[in-house]
Order: sequence, then structure tokens, then C-alpha cells
Amino acid sequence: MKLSEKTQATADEIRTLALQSKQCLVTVHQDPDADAIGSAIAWAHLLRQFGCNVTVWAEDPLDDYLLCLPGAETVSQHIDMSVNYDSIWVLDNTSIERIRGFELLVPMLSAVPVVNIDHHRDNTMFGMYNIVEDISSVGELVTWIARRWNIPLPPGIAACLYAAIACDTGRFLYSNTTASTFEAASFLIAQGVDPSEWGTRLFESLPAQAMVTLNSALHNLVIDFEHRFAYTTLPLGAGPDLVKPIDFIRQIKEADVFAVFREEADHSVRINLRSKGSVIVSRVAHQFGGGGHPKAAGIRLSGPLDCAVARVVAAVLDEINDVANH
Ligand SMILES: [Mn+2]
Repeated sequence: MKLSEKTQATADEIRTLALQSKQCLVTVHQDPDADAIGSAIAWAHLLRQFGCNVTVWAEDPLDDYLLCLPGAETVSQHIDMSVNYDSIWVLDNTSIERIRGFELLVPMLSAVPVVNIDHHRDNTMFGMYNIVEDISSVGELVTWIARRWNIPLPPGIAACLYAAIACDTGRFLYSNTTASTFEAASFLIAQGVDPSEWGTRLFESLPAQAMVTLNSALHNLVIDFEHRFAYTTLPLGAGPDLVKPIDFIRQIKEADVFAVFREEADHSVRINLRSKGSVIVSRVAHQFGGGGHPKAAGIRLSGPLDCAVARVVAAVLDEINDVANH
């Protein structure tokens, strides 16, 4: 068992809550990724084993690559306000305000217990119950909890958790990958997940149109060799949002810190930050109201694009210089 004692104790408490709940609402952060959606589908499965009715709610439409997850079609983009939810389960979410449509939850919060299940070190502990473990992914956390509760995982649910872990660890390569991560993955494979099949579905299934976006990202690439920092910009019209260019540019040997700036339809700018070394990009993200992990963080800023790029590039360079001077 790879859960801390505190987490084990809280897992036992929330098991009691699950047993008492009749109408559960499961939700995740805005712009959900595979860890959020895969874990949410699996968590709903666990709650149903206790006899709960469960709604999985994500206000944002799911990205195409998530539609292959078994149960993705059960994720609702709308919250049914006529249902009296008696427990709210929030996964992979640093702070409760990061739920898209958070304002719809506000009237319930005084009366309904919130359970916060996450793996971000900067989690705000917003729940009545908080399971926040420094672990690769919520997918790994949920796998360990399912095992503690002895709840069988059908192959489709195991696949959701496998996808959650594989994506959050960059295919089991990032620094958050541990022996415990592989143990969880091994358990999921034993439940019927085919890693090769899921590798293809998750990582080798880009629509051809995604290459247009990659082309723009590579065309606009800037490499600051002195600071070992590479970034690129995707202005509106640079291509469809079907691919994460950060996963490509981070492969550059001559850089340790990476950023992608993407202009959205409302001219706001979405920024992905990554680090392969000792620069803590979540520190940069925090300066702009964003969040994340030390080596993978995100920011959303109002435009224009040029301004957002100038501000964040300056902050990244400050951070790089800070690290160099220590
Ligand atoms: Mn995650």
C-alpha cells in the first residue's frame, strides 16, 4: 500500500461518506485532461459500488483525444440543478474555483460535503475531506484507494486509470514517475489493460489537422540558447487545438525550460510551462494567478498575445537567473 497514513485514514472516512450518499456529483478542473476525466470516470464507478447515483460533470467539452476513454460519453456538460446532491467529489483540482461553472456549485457548498482528491502540492485544501497525496497522478491515487477498498476494476475502468497515469507521467517518463506508479500500472494491466493498444490510442492518434498546428508552433519557435529556454506562440488561426506542442518542443536538448502561448477565441492567452531541470515553473505560474506542479504548470492571462508573451518570458528569465545565481 503506497498511501500515506493520513490518506489511508481519510480514505476510510470518505468510504463512510460514500456509503451514506445517494446522489453524488463528481467534477474536475477546467479544460480537463486525461488524469481528470479518467480518474473521474473511475471514481464514479467506485461510488456506484456503494449504491450511489453519480453524475460526472465537466462543463467544458472534452478534447477529442479523451473520447476514446470508456465511459467518456457519460460525462455530462451540464449540471442538473433539480437533483439534490448529497456529496461533491472534486478530482485533480488545485482550488475549487478552478471548476468551470463553479458559481453553480456555490449555493450547495454550505450544505453539501466536498471531498477534495488531488496530487498538486499547491492544493488549497478546500474540502471537508482532503486526500492530497504527492503522487504521479490522481489516476494512481484512485488506483490505490480502489485496492484499499477491494473494489474490482473492470478492464474499461482500469483503462481510464491507466490513461490518467500514462498521460500525467508523460508515458512514465517524468520525474513524478516512481516505483509505486509502475506498481499501480502493473495492477491495472493485470485487470486487462493492453498498454500497446492504449499507447496507440493515446499517443499515436493525432488527426492530420494537428500537424498544421505543430507546423505553426515550430515556425514560431524561439530558442534562447544562453538561458536554455525555448518557447513558441500560437496566434488565433495558427491551427486547431488538437495537439500539445509543448510535448514536442520539450524534446530539445539545448533547453531546460519551455513555454507555449496559445491565443484563444476571446483573445485570452493560455500558457503551458515545463521544466526538465531545477527551474520551478509553478513559481512563475503563481505570479500570474496560475498553478500546477514544479515541472509542469499553466497560466491563463488576458491578451493581447504580445503582452502576455513579454510578461511571462521576463518572469521565466528572472526565475532562470535566480536559479543560476544560487
Ligand atoms: Mn493530474
